[in-house]
Amino acid sequence: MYILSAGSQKDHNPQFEIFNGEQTSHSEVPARIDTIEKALRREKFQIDKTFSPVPKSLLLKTHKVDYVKFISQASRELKNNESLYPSIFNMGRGQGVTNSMTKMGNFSSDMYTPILPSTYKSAFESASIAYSAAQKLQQGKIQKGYTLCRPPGHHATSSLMGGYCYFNNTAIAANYLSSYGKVAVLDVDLHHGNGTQEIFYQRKDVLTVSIHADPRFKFPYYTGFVNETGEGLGKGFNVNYPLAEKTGDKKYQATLEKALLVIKKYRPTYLVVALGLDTFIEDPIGFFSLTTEYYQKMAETIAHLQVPILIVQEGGYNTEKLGNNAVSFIKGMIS
Ligand code: SP5
Ligand code: ZN
Repeated sequence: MYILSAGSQKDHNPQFEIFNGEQTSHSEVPARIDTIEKALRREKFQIDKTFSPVPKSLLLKTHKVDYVKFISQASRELKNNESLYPSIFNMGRGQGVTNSMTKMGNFSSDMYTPILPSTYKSAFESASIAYSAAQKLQQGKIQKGYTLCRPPGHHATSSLMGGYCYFNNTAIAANYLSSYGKVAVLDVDLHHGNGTQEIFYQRKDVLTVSIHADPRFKFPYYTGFVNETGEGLGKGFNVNYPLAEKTGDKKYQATLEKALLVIKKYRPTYLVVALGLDTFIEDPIGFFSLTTEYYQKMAETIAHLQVPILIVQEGGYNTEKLGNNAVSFIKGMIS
């Protein structure tokens, strides 16, 4: 198993998120990376840290140019301890004036996802490792890869940040691979992969499948329902599996098997797995009841597809046990 990490994932360090008008602790913390790297080293996995920057053309195949420019510019203009949170949301109502406050409202979908001076670089490197590992996969240098992406990506749409996500690492990797064959994306994060769904909604060359918490009760609330099946050419190439609170290993496994049947029928050349470990029973913002042992079985089941697989780290917020869960999954991938 090829494992790729970056250098700057820990620079992006939001101090709080805003919920119901109050500042609450931010769940998507740099310690997540430390925990995973520590657990991998303990198990004697090698971690590569060499990667190429994601090409601009690929970034702009996934995100709108104004969106990318805004994240870059806003990050650059902030001073050391400053941060930028949205205060008002445009929702497509008009052009507005162009100060950073109103611009932020053009590109934000919630108040959990601030911009800090380090955000652009961290998000860019996060996207770059997903791209670099995808390239190795495409060149046949590796059969399976895992990228330690942070910040995560699957909630970022073509022009909206949200859910702690800025650049959609999973979608960038899938977009790259789609130039070389059919791609399936399997999103097993607790939350619906709304960004990835939006980016590929009208395409049939990338199948998007997501298993997640019932959006009637959990973020991102407005998407992730079964009747979202794709549009135009993409009709039938988006599949959602919302699941109830406290879903455990057994029920999850049954759903995973259904999802994998859909993927198998599609006959993808490549599979990209958006690996959220916030489905864990002890996740602080969780909803499901999956166990550490189950992640190994989950990965074994996915690996049965026998296609080249890229695993992109998404959520997972139990900083004590996140590393063990990642290791369990990776062991299942190689067993
Ligand atoms: C990538 C990913 O898993 N994003 C998830 C975003 C979910 N955000 C919901 C935040 C609401 C809960 N706030 C609890 C604050 C305690 N730290
Ligand atoms: Zn999540």
